[in-house]
Amino acid sequence: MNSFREEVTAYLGLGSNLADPASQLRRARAEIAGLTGVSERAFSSFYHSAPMGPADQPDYVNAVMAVDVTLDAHELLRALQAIELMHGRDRSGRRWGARTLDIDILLYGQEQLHYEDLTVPHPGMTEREFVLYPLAEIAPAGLEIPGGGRLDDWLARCPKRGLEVLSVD
Ligand code: A4P
Ligand code: MG
Repeated sequence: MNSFREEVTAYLGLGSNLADPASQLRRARAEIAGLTGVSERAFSSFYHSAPMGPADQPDYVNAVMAVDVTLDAHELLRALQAIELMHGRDRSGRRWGARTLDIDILLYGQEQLHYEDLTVPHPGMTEREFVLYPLAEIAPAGLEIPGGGRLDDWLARCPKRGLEVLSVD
């Protein structure tokens, strides 16, 4: 890691619909904040959301976390995938199927990245209510999605599909 790298603000989307989702997210938050080169800037409410993809799976709990990082985007991805694995994440299931913990890099500063294993901004984020509403809760007013317009404009067009703030301790 280059210790002289500038700090970048990244936004992470967290989701779970297995094995006590709220506690999966609570643990993940602490684990992410504890990573070397990562510090927590903000964390949204927990949201209860209907599954996108196969309907025969439990509802999700979703949240968005803002972090200041000195890791590059791939270092961050690898660290987050290691956390997913610690939560027993099994990648063998069907696409968009149930999962104990999914952490997506939604935004990495103002960068647009197109690698085989990493696309940022996260594809589809602008159509997902379980990303846009929690993101808007913690993002600065007028946030631009790099290459993709303003967050507020996407939000205004995005139905809530039953999305609700979850009251958890
Ligand atoms: N990858 C590429 N770009 C990124 C990025 N920006 N952040 C690659 C994280 N990973 C990224 O991911 C597959 C591969 O994407 C990784 O190996 C990484 O190199 P994965 O987590 O193994 O698989 P996945 O999450 O099942 O696939 P996918 O297509 O990314 O699914 P999504 O988009 O994450 O959607 N419904 C509700 N209500 N709430 C949810 O959170 N989540 C999903 C999964 C489906 N339905 C949902 C929710
Ligand atoms: Mg994912």
